[in-house]
Amino acid sequence: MAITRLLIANRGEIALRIHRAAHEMGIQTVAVHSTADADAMHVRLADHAICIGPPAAKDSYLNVAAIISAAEIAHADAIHPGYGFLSENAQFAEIVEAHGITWIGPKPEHIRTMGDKVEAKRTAGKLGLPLVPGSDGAIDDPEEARQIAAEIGYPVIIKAASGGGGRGMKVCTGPDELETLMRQAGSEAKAAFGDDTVYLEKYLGNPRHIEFQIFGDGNGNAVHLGERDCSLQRRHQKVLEEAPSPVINSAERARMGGIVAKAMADMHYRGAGTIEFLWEDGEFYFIEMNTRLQVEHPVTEAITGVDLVREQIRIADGKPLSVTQDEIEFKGHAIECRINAEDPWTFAPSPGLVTSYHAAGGMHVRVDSGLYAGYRIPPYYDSMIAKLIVYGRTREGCIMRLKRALEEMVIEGVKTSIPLHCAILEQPDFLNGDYSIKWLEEWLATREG
Ligand code: MV4
Repeated sequence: MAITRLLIANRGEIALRIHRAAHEMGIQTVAVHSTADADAMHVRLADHAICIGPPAAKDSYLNVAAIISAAEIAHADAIHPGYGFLSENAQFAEIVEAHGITWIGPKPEHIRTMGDKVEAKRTAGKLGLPLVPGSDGAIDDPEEARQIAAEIGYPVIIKAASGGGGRGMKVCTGPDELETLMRQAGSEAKAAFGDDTVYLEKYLGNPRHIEFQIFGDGNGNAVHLGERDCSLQRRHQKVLEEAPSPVINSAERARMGGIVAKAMADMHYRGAGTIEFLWEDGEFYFIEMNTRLQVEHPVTEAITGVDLVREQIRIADGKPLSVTQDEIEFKGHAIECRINAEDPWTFAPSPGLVTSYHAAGGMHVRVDSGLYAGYRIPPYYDSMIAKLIVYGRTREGCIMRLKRALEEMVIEGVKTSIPLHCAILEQPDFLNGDYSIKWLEEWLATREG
């Protein structure tokens, strides 16, 4: 074991984040990049850089053969997939391991199980996590669906087993539309994921999205690092995340966190994971599990002091968890603003040349970004170009500091979502912590009209 050279199978701010953690551990890094990313910050900083293909992700960041070849050529002994791209591809994880390379991620079988939402729900239920009432597994008979829907009550939601990220979902308000919507959901899922399996759930009308961060050592030990509230989103894209959730107190955190950690210990989960819940009227309902590091992990780092990427690398290297549950303390409040290169109100992408750049700074202000003045944001990838993470002793203090930090940020040459964040921070509902997953889209609609 003992990782000495880590290949970063990703790009952008997360590639830089992984490089930083590795170098702080004395581990060399190998950047693999597309031709469009030759001038990326993490490519300059990495010890070795290998171009693996043209801009299109399918030819570069999703090109398994090219990435494995690069690992062999550079003598990398570990691969970190970041988020997105190949991070939740169980087959890629298996191929990495088959080449004798350390996979910095969960066991492939667990990636596969959680990738199938029906299997994930069944597993979560067996492990004692509270579920949204619904069909017990996949459903294809409309008559059976009508029976289940009648029992749980309308509205119900039809979801694709291979879905996630909200794709292929249909809300159904009564028995007359059920069969048609099931067919639609099935054929949309077939087109998008090659699998028409669907399942049924009670539709929650106004929930919050609250997720728990967990870590397992793969041998039956696991801890939770509290929750993040990710309810502020538009079209299934998170905009701003915070920890702790404004609606969860420490007793509830300890109770639910305990249930989640016990479940992960029992399944012998390895590495970082996120258990997603919908939360409504004081109750948690499991919806999905993400078997990867998440974009919003820094807010958890800010309130716990645990370096999540370092922890991932340690666990992959066969080391025990660096903290016990008793040692994990939740202190203060953190908020992350995702800064995208896009129009703040139309959300139209705005790639191009960054003519000037200055990152906010000062106490408790963190900017995760590979930006620099003169960098050209390529048009081929996700529009997120920076994350601003701010910590404060209280939520109010955190928000005041976040406003100050947003004022300091300078990104010129492209449009960014900074004005959107500034506007959100003026809204009474946000200041009161009074928002659900619908709030942002509803507020944006009223602003226009
Ligand atoms: C739901 C729901 C309401 N009721 N399930 C969307 C993405 C996928 N991860 C699950 N999603 C939802 N599932 C039931 N039974 C509402 C959503 C949902 C949502 C969830 C989390 C964050 C943002 C969302 C936006 C719209 C719908």
